Amino acid sequence: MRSLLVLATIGLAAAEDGLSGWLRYARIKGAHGYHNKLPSAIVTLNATEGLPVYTAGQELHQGIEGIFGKKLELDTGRKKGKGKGKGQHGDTTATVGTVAAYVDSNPSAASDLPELVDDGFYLSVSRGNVLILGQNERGALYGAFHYLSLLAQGNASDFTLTSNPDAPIRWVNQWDNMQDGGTHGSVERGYGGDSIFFWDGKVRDDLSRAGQYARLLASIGLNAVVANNVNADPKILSPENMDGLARIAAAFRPYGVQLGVALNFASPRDLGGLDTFDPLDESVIEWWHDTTDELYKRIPDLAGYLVKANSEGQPGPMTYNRTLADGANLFARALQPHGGVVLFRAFVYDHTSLDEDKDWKADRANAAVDYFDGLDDKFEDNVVVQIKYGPIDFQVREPASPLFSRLIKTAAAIELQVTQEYLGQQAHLVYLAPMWKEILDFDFRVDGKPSRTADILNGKRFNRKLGGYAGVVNVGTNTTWLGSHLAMSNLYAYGRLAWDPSSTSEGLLAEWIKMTFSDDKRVLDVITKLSMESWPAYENYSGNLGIQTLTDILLGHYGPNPASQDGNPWGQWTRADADSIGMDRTVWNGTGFAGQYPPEVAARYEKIETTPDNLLLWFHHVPYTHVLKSGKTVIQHFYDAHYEGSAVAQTFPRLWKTLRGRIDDERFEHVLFRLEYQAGHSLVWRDSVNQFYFNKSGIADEKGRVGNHPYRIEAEDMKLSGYEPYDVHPFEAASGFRAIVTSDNSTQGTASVKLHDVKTGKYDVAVNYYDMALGNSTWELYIGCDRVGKWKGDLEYNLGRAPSPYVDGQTASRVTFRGVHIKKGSTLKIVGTPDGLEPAPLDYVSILPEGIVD
Ligand code: GCV
Repeated sequence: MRSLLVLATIGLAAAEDGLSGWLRYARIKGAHGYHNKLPSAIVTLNATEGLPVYTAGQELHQGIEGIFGKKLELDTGRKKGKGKGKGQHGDTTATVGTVAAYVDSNPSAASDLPELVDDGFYLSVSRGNVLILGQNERGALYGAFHYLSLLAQGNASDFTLTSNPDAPIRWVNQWDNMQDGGTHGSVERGYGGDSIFFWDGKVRDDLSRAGQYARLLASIGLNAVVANNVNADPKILSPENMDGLARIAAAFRPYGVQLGVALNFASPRDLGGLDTFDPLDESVIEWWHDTTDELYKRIPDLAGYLVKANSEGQPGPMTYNRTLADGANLFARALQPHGGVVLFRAFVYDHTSLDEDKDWKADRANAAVDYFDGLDDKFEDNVVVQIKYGPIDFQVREPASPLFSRLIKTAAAIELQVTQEYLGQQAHLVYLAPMWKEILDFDFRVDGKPSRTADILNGKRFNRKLGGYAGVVNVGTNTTWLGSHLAMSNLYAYGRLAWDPSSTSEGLLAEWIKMTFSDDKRVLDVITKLSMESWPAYENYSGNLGIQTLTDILLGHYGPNPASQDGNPWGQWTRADADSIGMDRTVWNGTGFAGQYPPEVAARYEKIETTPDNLLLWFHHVPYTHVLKSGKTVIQHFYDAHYEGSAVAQTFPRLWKTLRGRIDDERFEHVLFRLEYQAGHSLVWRDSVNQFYFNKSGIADEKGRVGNHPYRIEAEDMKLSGYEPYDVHPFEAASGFRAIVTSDNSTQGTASVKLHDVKTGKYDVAVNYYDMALGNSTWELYIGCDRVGKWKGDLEYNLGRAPSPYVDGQTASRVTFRGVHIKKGSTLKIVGTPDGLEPAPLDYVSILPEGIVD
């Protein structure tokens, strides 16, 4: 008991499951010393239970007690505000409320207060007196969270701050299905467990996680959540489900988070029983108006709608030869009487008819601008076009979508993806803020004037009222929310950037680390280093020079499979052949995509000489021997980058281990497990991609590494009993193109080899195997008679990444046993026990002298 108390007092090492995210309110060092800088009481102005000002009072109370161990008096009954921060409660007070409530009781204070826009707040801290005023209730809560965030980071100094959001739309999109199963399970592209909102076709009875989610989102300034998938089930609008949505909205309301609903365009037909869903048909119009009225009866503060139309098989207005504007306006008009907005996605393309062999000029990247061409002045005022950051689909690097620069009259929101669909699915650490910042800071030079994406989104550049941000987050029931503790920095950064895109990636990270883990300098340094190196490393080992993430685009979007990009109508092409690679998107000879940008930018991308190396293959088709600005050839850059990126990933677990004891064991082990996995999988990426392009181009690696692995023993070259060789598809996903699998699903297999060429000594022994989602095979590694280790093929339960039933780059995994003593001539043996349909597949073993990884 005593030790528990000690742990609680010093705020160290108690097991944590991540549920509170960065809102842990953990006790900080020297907490008692801050007490005289803190208020003694909290006064909330005109607080109503269940609304944000009331919540703000509760959070301040809970937060200050947690962070400093100081219990404040909480007065929630106050109808009117008192003087600037001073209450009747002894010496100091934290007063929180709306500007209107405050001015109501202090009319003379009005002239001292700054201008606030919707959701903005004013915060003043002066010798323990704190005044937190929101332009609206939500703003007051944001102010309280901001104050608590500073306190949690050990900052209780006096200051005043006026903070207004950069843009009004700061939404979250969840791609939650109402039903588990199907191609994507409970949350499409979600890697953190089942939906917190839906189960079995209905809204869950227990929505406590929805409330906790709203709390996290409000603390970073996010103001709405679309809870259901954009691939929407029409049944979301059944009366029973509308009632369920109202319960979700009620769970959000105390945090000022509004609910939005994703719609299926064909609902009037598929749910309403009409024989059409033509957006210009009177019965359809009436159906949407009635349905919208019904929704608002239940949810008066509904934020609005989100619509994916005519994309990837979803119905839309073009089914009836109507324009996208006709489609968007249908919803906009139904929403207008209620003050709602419609976010209409620009992710519109035809995935069935593009053919790269027949048409050199075919290009999916052109689709958004082409489809929205001529519609700029056709949208209702409450339509916001939601545009993915790049023209294809959340790749590791894309140029900013040119559509941002083409919609002048129509409001726009950028769609960012917090869930790491193409970026390692939370099984790889990839901190995304630096990538988002590049897009937000990109200058389109519309009419030759500064035109940064962020200034287009906030409405300043084209003088628009609406606009902003939509983040595809996809949290799930896992207590880590996203499936990985470190991935939560992306959610944090997303919200904070939507509020203030001028924030720096490092600055946001530091805030998040201090609140999530601790302000220990070592913890701060290590997590900052890992995170800041993670996107460049991932880009290096997954797809560089703008070629996109070379993942399996036909299956899980996770492991390497460069060939899957081409030869299909999905249009994520690389056009790699034996001599050359890249998409020619020039106007003079290619798909014309470069010409979709304003002239200055178009001219830059039109020419190889002025295109940055990191987007070269996005815009140009060049020989593998083309020399980059760096002086390297394209192919050598590929080889080097894949080696460099995976080498950086090898440092991650080593660095993380230096934090043992500085972070609670539960989170420490959880993260370590993922970083070890990532280090192994980065090698799978490196070798697959390098092997693939070596095979295609026939050009050797100048440094002699590709295809040359002196420390490896291929499983297919070992003595096999109960195991047999297996040709892996795609070939490059196996070292030497082959693996071994047990001869049947019920008998053990053994692969053994005498280590004649290995000198007696200590080695790291790495084993590459495939962990399919078809069973939990077991492998045992022996050196002589000693069992070095045993492991199970259960990653599908331990990592949230998409499960796969294949022996391929997605399931390829590595386990490493360190410091193994090996005697020259001893026998290395692996015994594989299949389980279910998983035949204990093995690729190779590496016997690695100290300091070498291969
Ligand atoms: C919700 C990509 C994803 C799909 C997603 C789609 C979209 O294609 O792989 O899962 O569908 O984008 O953004 O609509």
